[in-house]
Amino acid sequence: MPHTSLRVWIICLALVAGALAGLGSTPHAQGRGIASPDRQPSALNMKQRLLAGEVMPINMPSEIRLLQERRAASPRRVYAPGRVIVKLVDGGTEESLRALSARARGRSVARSAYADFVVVQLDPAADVVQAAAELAAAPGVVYAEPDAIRYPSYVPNDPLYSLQWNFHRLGMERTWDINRGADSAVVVAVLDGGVAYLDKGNFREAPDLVGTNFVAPHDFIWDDEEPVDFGGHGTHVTGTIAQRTGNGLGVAGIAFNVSIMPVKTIADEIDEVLGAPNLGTSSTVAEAIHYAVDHGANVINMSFGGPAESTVEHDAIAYALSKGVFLAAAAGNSGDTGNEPSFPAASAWEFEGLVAVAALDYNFNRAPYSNSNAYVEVGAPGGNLEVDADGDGYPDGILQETLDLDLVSQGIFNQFGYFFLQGTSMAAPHVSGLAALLMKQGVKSPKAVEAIIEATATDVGPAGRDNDTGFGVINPRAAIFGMGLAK
Ligand SMILES: [Ca+2]
Ligand SMILES: [Ca+2]
Ligand SMILES: [Ca+2]
Repeated sequence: MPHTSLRVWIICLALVAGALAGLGSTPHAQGRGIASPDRQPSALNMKQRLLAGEVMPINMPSEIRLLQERRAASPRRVYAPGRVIVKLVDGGTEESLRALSARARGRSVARSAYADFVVVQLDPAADVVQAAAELAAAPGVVYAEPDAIRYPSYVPNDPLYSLQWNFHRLGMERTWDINRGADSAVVVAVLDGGVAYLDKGNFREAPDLVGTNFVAPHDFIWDDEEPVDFGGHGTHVTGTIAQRTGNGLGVAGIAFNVSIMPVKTIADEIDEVLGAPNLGTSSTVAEAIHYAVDHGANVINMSFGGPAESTVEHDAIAYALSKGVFLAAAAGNSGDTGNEPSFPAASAWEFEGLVAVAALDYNFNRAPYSNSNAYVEVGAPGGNLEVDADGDGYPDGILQETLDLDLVSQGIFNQFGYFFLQGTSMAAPHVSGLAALLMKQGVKSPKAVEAIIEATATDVGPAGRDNDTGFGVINPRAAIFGMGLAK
């Protein structure tokens, strides 16, 4: 079994917002690290060279090489470089701190604002074990020790499921009693920045997606059939829908037995830096919708958006609905920054079968960033990294497995971790997953799927429909209970 990083990382909204900004936005070409890759004359583009294993991170610029060397030399550091913790008898008067610094030849000595110790910062190359021993022997020192790095522990079935408050709050266990994650005849197209579904060259399938059935992959950014993920957004979104569940690894997904159609539709900054021929735009969205419909998708997830309305996109949505395909769209992440409408979600009120999804926090209130508009139809958990309302010690993001987000900007696309993200991007796949369960129950019409999801939503906030949460928070068990063929 491949070894997977089980660190739990926290990142801010910026990444999600950055991915969302790809649609119709100006290219952000200052992607760090891979701006000037080793480009030899080649008939292959950078992505193909990466897929072929022709270009490895070691061939990339110096900071990527440096990172690789560090990782190879020091897979897991025990102590923070140059840092020694000291507790002083007097708590650290100015005089004792000066004496301490002189003795240690420290670059700085800083008192903790939260607890009774000081941190001595030495040269990063210093032997911190030896330095701590020397400082411990000094007058007025209670103890001194190197500053040890802590990594979250991991106890192995879906052991991190306990951190998926979103699924607990939605009653997914009682839902899975009725419908165990749909089946592979239901196809959910993930129109996003790609999915880590393929083992090839510099890319690897996400360990907690191994066993998921992938169909008809396509990449509209690079114009090929291998929509691998360079950014981590699409893999995280896919995880909420179809993370392998009950496999003893990592986390769970809502509709974990569906087939996923990875369709790369939006561009990450890295795609642009590597020379991708297309940005994610309304034209790629329209193409992707048509492609998904024509290749057997039942549900389309769209965790992206942009402020400009698009006719080509609008027409593609109408086409999908005419072919019996349901769509979910992220309502937008500008709720606290101007609340500008985000398309295609902003068209959802026009279409029965396209649902605009707002992001809710643990208490089912609108997350601060989530758009509040007349087009919002339902809410689903999207997380709020500013709070820890469930008290589990982690900010309340949505946890799924994805690419190691610290490494993707260094050109490394085959390392994975479990990341808390927030955004309406994270909320929409809850609705896509629920739609897939309803399809499995025999509810085939996208119009009926939307009607059921809205009619069974739990009203939250002001009574009745409101702009923050639409008809309320989705209620998966109520939605599928008594519906269709399956018990
Ligand atoms: Ca799992
Ligand atoms: Ca609608
Ligand atoms: Ca929490």
